[in-house]
Amino acid sequence: MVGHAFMGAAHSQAWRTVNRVFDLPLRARMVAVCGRDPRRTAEAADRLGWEGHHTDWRELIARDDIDLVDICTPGDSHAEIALAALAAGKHVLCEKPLANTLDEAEAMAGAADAARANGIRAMCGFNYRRVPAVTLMRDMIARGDIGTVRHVRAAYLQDWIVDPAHPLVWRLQRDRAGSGALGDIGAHIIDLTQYLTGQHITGVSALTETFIRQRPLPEAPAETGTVTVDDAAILTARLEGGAIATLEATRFATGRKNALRVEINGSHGSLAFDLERLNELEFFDATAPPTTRGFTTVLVTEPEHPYLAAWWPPGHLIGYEHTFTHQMRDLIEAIAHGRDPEPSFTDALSVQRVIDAVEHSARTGTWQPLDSPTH
Ligand code: SOE
Repeated sequence: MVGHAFMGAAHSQAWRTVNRVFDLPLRARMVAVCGRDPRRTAEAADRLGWEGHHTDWRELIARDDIDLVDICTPGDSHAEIALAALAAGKHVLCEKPLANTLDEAEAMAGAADAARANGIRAMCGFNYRRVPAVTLMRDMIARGDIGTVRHVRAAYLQDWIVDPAHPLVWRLQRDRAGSGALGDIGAHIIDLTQYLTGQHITGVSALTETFIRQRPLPEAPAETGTVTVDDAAILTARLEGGAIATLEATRFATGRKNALRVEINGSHGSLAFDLERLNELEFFDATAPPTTRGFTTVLVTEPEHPYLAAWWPPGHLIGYEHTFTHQMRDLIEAIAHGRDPEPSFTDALSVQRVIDAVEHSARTGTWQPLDSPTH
């Protein structure tokens, strides 16, 4: 694994857990973690459960006893590490957003295509697909439970930078993070829109805004530097099946810490998910008798629900961290069975194309059509 901050810790927890919960054809061994600072990386290896540690990711890739590289770094190093790992015949798991630029994402998807011929697999870490209620939502839509999809309404709201005194961390720098709220949390709801409906976004019209343009430098708080990413992004979109979507991603929704909501309305019903109640799924069935019709809350805690048979007895709840364990389960299954994991780099590239189109639309004030991915 490369990187050992928040995402590195989340992934480590999942790698530690996955073979203890799921009965899988392959066993993950946590061989080594990589970070820039030797002392902090050694400490992270010990705390997170990695056997060894390195300060140069190239040393990880050079090791014969490593089959898979998990990339948990900021976006500016995703492409370089992923391309080198794939070229060396390693499977790759890369955190979202896939890359900082469309060119990098294209190259990564191309490399993943080429590696597939040698049985090498690449996956992008859109973990919210693996909330059981979200997977169930996708299954219900695919089965036709709400009929033809008309609307997707999604919002991902945070507030961690409303304070102008919040320092200019890497997530606020375009050269490190690629974009702001758009790529960090907007990417999740763009991916969910396409995943849940099974349809690509075919065009967007968007607004982005940076409310606070100067912030204190982390290493010299008396000085300020320029925020080079968006604080918020709002878009309207068309989907290839005829539905329309409104998506909002912001770090300025004061009071909202990590609120991700998706509602999908179809010709025969609606489904709604709220990450703050992630064990539940709201379902309105328009074919039910009028006397009893209404939104019902499905408690997604039963062994018949996605992923849950492996966890606790019926009715027991799960949380954020389980989404990463489910992600590792799906990746291991895909590698063992010679399948492409989902989301593939091609799926992640299609999200990157939407991100790019959103920025273009916001800059020019124009509608941006999108072609279907060719990879
Ligand atoms: C930070 O905004 C962040 O950690 C995202 O990077 C994650 O993808 C999301 O799960 C929570 O918020």
